Amino acid sequence: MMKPTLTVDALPFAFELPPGRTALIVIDMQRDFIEPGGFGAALGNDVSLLQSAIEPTRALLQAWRERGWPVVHTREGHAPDLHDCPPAKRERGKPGLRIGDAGPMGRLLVRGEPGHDIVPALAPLPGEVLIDKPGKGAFYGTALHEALQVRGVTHLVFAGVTTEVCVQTTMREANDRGYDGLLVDEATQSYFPEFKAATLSMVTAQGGIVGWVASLAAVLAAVHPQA
Ligand code: C5J
Repeated sequence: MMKPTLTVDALPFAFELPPGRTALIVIDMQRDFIEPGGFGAALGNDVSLLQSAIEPTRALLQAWRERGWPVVHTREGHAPDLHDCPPAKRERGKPGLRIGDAGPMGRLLVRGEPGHDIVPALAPLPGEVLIDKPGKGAFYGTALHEALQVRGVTHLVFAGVTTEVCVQTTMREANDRGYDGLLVDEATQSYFPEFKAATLSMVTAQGGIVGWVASLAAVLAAVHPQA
C-alpha cells in the first residue's frame, strides 16, 4: 500500500509530497559559483550573495538523509578539452577569465578542478546521485531522468543556485517530463535578488505553471518525523 502524502504549505497551493518518491535535488552548489576566485566571480558577480543558501540546503539534506529519501546533486562543468562547451557559452561577454581558463581554484568550470567541487558543507554522501551537466538544465545531456525513474521518483524538491539560471531551467525541464517540483525559498539564491524574486513569482503564477514555492520551515514541518 502507498504511504499517504505529506502536505507542504506552499504557493500557489498545498504541495502533496509522496514520501520516498520525492527527491531532493541540489543544483550546482559548487565552489565555482559560491566562493571568491571562481566562475561566478570572473563574471563580475558578488558571490557572497549566494552563501545564505548553504545552511538551509544543509537542513534539507539532513532531513532527506534521515529518512533515506533520494538525494541528487548536480554540478555544472565541462570536460578538460572543452568539447562539451559550445563557443556560444565560452565566448559570451567580456569576463576577466573564461570557462577553461586557470583561476585561483583551478580551471574555471572544468571537471576535476577544485572550483568544480560542491562546497564542503554540502558534499555528497556515497549512494547519492551525482549528475555532471554541461548545460543549465540538469536533464540536458545527462542521465538524470533515467536515474530518477529507476528510483521511482515522481516529485522533486529544489535547492541550489542560481535561482533564475540553472534552478529555473531544471524546474522547467522537470515539469515537461512530468515531475511535480517545489522550490525552497531560503535554499536558493541569485546574484540578482530581483531575479530571484521574479523567478519565484514566475514559477507559481498561473496556478503553478512551473511548480510550487515553499519556505524551508514549511518543508521541514511537513517532513519532520512524527513524534
Ligand atoms: C550559471 C548556474 N548561473 N548554476 N549557472 O551560470 O546557475
